[in-house]
Formats: sequence, structure tokens, C-alpha cells
Amino acid sequence: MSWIFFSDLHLDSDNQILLQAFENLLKREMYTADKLNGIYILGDLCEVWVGDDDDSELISRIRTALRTISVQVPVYFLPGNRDFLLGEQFARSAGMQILQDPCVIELAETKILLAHGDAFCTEDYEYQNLRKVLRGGPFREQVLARSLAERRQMAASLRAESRTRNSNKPDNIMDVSLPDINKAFTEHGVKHFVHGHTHRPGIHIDNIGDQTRFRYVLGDWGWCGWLLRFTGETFQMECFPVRIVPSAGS
Ligand SMILES: [Mn+2]
Repeated sequence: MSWIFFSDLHLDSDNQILLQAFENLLKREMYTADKLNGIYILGDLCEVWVGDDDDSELISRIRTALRTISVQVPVYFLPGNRDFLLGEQFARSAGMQILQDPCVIELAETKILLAHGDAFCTEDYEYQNLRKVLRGGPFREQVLARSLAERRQMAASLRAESRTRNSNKPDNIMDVSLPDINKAFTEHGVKHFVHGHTHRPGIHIDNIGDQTRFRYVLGDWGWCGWLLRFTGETFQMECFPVRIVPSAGS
């Protein structure tokens, strides 16, 4: 029995290596599918999402990879700040179920809070204001009403801007606010919390009174990929190579 969680792959048509690493992960996990009970993707699977009607090779390969494993293992997707426009149409075609951000799930009698993480970066006021606008109904409708070509053009300029600002680097992403994290643990009555977004992978253990709280921060994929595995008893963070550095002489 096991469940895996990962996020922040930032898949992009310009990065075949990451796409292959994602496909390989799902293939590898499929061989252990008799033990795997669920896959949770906690946002920013893609660097940008232009709409469910995107017919690019990237999206088609992502869909095929997800649909193939979803026949054996349930796949859940919680949207990130990069791919919050991913909707029911794509989710259905990829065999995924969309989750609300945040949400509480229960696995092996363990309640776990799941979130992308960006909603907890509350000290970044500018970002939170932008988030409100982007996640609001009108923005979504207005963007999706544009032609696919126009949305691709918008995505290309967003990507270029993101590169110049190095916006995927942890230095450029504010960390979560701990008081808000603690509030969420209390409000949702959980001892386990999994999120990504900050690109600061790690496990944070905190004792509040007689309660121990565990926060698992998923890493972004670059030189290595990250995932969290829950066996029903323990949570393990796994880091695996994505880009193999060739050894001298080979
Ligand atoms: Mn993010």
C-alpha cells in the first residue's frame, strides 16, 4: 500500500528531459501498481497552461502518460499558480480528478492536508492581490474566450518574462508564512500537511503542546525530481536523478 505526491515539474515544450523524466516516473510506478493506491499532483505540473484545447505535443504526451496509469491507479490533480486554468475537460481526458486547494484527504486512517502552497505566501501582498484577480471568474472566462493562438502568444511572453526574472528560483518565491501554516493545521485538525510551490524541499517537524506536526514540502524538478511516498505508516521523501551527468570519458 502506498501513495505518491509530487508537484512543481514546470513541464515545458522546450524541456524534453523533464517530460521524459515525468513519463519515466509514471512508467516506473506502474510496475509497482499493485502497491500503489493513488497519485497526487499538487500543482505546477506545467510551466503554463493555455487551456484544455491545447493540442501541442507536450500536452498530448502528458495526457497519454496520465491516462495510461490512471487505468490502474487513481490520479488526483490540485492546481498550482502556473496551471490553475487546467479544467474538467483535460482532467477527464487524462483520467484525473481535480481537487480543491486546500483539501483534506484521509489515507490509511491518516488525515492529510493538501495545498499547492502559494496561498500561504501571505507576506507577499503583491502576489496575493494578483492571485485574487487571476483566480476570479472574469479573468478565467476572458482568457479562455481568446483564440488558442492568442493564448499561446500570451504564454510565450509569460515564459520569456519568467526566464528573465528567474522566477522559478527559490530566491524569487517568498516562503510560506508560519503563523498561517499553523492556523491551517489547527483549522483542518490534521497532523500532516503536504504542499509544494516554494521550491524549498524538506520535512518540517514541529511540536505544538503535546502534538507533533509534520509538513512535507515537495521540491521542484530540475537536476533531480522529488516525490513524497506515504506507505500508510511512514512518509518518505525521495529524490531521483532527472539529468544524468555523463562521467568523464564516456
Ligand atoms: Mn507554484
